[in-house]
Amino acid sequence: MVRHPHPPLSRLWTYLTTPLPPPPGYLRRGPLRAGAFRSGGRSTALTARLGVLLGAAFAVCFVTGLLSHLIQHPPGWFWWPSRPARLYQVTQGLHVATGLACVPLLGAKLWAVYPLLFTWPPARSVTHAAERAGIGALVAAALFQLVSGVLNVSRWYAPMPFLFTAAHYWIGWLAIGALLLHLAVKLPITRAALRRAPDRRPAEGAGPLGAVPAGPARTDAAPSGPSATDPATAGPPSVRAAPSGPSSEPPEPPAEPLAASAYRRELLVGAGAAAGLITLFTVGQTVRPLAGLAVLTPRRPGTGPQGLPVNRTAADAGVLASIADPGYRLVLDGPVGVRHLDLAALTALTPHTVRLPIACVEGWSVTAEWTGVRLADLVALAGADPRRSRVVVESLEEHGGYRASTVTSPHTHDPDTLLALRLNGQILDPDHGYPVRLIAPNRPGVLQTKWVGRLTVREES
Ligand SMILES: Nc1nc2c(c(=O)[nH]1)N[C@H]1C(S)=C(S)[C@@H](COP(=O)(O)O)O[C@H]1N2
Ligand SMILES: [Mo]
Repeated sequence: MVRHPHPPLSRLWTYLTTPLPPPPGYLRRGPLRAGAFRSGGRSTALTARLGVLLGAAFAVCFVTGLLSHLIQHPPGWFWWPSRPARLYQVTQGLHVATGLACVPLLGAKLWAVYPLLFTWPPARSVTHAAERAGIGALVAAALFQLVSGVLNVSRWYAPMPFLFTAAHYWIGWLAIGALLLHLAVKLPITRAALRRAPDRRPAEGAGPLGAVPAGPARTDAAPSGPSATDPATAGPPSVRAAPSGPSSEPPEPPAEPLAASAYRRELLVGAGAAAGLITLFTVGQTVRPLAGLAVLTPRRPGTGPQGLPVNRTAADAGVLASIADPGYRLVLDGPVGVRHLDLAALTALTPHTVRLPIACVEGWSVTAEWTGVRLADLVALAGADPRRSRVVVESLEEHGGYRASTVTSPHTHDPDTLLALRLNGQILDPDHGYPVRLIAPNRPGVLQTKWVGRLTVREES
């Protein structure tokens, strides 16, 4: 690392990295005592490999999740295409699949590093304490994301007395921030560990919670108090990590018994296999040929009325009476005034049939054949230009987070955006949005509003 030329800054740095007085030795009991974790199961290489797998899955999960959030809450600069029609189905399928695969990977990773929780002394310096607090935030945020995500996919909201979407979004930022910090600190250690081919080295101090160089000189037997003054441990993490890099390879430690390294390989293979099996038994919720294997998901293709799963039924939404009312009229509010279209008027408009998926944020998706009226035709009927219009689609449902959605360009004028009256050739089932529901290409399921009662069309300047 570069020396700070600025005296006050370098003084601050010196202060932050000055060894703290060690805690009284009698506190070093139980899991904190020297040699409490001597099992050969853990190693830097194992931790590093798990970290790479986990990091890759987490990165895909974060990017696809952020995308899903932006589509549902678009800021002014954001633009989302209507083609390819199945793009969101793929990105959200990846979001849920990578999130689920993280469950066993994170479990194995935490198992591999938890002894470092009992590092002694608990804080060698202010920077060391800050780094450990960062790890704490990372673990807490990652666990929160996985648990809340799984609960949401299972539609089990009782253990979540908060708004799932908002919490999952903001904790996602916390997790990625803590992860980037963690990567920056650990990169030299991870690189060195991955280059040393067979994993033979004990992990104490080398994994994410320790930040002690992975050299063989440091073991549990190192004296607790005076080690704080050890120049090798007193600098910032990156400075300390550098000597363990590939350029100054420390002498080879004696080879471990074969059983220990075979055991670690088994753990890595086991975590990988568990991630693979979870994927295999859930991905059928969105990959049609594997639908028969989707035994771990609450909703899969082929279930539900007309062969499509349902999240919110007409009864749950409280619309049974209003959709059965023979006086039903679709209210079309636009520049030329307000029109009321009954079912006969809607059926009299030119019908179109499209094949489009419902792609729920929860990871399931089903493709079906929808027949109905083009939204662009209704916008034109309201006296607006579909290429420059914004349409608020409102449901007969009076309460509920998904009772309305907004359609903007290019979805407003995409020829496949329909107000559907039929599903797979039949009149819509009440649970799928009878009398009319929105269906548009490349949109999350939550924005495919059911039981539509009103369209408000406004031209954008
Ligand atoms: N009015 C209304 N429309 C809605 C919803 C809702 O709760 N209320 N749920 C949405 C969600 S989350 C999904 S995934 C799709 C599911 O459509 P389906 O029930 O016809 O499969 O409908 C969407 N349309
Ligand atoms: Mo959904």
